[in-house]
Amino acid sequence: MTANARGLEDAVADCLFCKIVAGDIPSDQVYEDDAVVAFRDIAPQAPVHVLVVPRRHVSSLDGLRDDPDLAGRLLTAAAHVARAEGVHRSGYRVAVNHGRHGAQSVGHVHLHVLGGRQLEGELG
Ligand code: DGP
Repeated sequence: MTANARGLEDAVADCLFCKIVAGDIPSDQVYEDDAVVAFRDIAPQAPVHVLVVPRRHVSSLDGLRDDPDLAGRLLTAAAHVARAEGVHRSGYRVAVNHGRHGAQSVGHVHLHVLGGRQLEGELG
């Protein structure tokens, strides 16, 4: 096994969201397909706060540069989630935090889908 492959295996073994995708850690799942899983955030910042994650381990948005199909799948899944949660008419926000300055705290790329109340205008 290459060092790269070993590094990825270690990352997956330690990854919180990989464990949620695998069902090893329980979550309140609201959507799934062959590429994507979505579940409620454990510390919701709005009445609707769902995390949309790829099944395969990708540590951050930067890792999606070479996989536009998966990036698109994540975004369309977010739109499905918003509709299923009933916020597609009232409006919602999709956000991705990347890295330290972006305040990313879990190293498995995820889209936040937030809605159910008037969100504030400031993003940064
Ligand atoms: P971020 O800061 O963008 O990396 O967001 C990570 C989010 O993950 C944060 O809003 C809280 C959420 N989170 C952390 N641990 C868990 C967990 O064990 N279960 C669920 N459902 N969400 C979690």
